[in-house]
Amino acid sequence: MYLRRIMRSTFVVLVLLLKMLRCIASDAPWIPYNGHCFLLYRNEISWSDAQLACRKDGGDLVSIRNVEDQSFVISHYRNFWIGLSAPDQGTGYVWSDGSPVNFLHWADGQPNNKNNVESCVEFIPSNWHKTGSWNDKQCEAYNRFICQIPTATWWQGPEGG
Ligand SMILES: [Ca+2]
Repeated sequence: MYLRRIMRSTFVVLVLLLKMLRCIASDAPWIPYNGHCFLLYRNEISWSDAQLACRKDGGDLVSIRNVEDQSFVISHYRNFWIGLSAPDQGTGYVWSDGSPVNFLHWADGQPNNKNNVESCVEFIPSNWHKTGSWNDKQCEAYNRFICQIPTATWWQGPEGG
């Protein structure tokens, strides 16, 4: 029993290590930036399916926490889901990974909650001084999406963070 528990813990650690290594493996499309690995998925699915896909990868939908994150994701030049949503209109917007919401980059006139059905947020690669902007959209709409996985501190090195 004890041995089995050790083997299971070792397996979990190995899987986690592999997930982190995937970010820095040269043949993997994950991009390390600012303490996270990022991956753009080109298939178009609903917001909650995108969240599920990212969590299956051990990460979450991308959080845009500051202007550096915003200028990083602009390079992907297509609309995509980000991790921001308002699951409860009373509470307002929250990031899927629990990051505090203290940076916002809405497009002009957004969020407008059109027809009272828009509570998920997409990134639009235009407007707002060419750094892209955000729009609230119906969660069931289809979009590409970006996942992020936090990288381990040992990988960040002296220049990370
Ligand atoms: Ca809108």
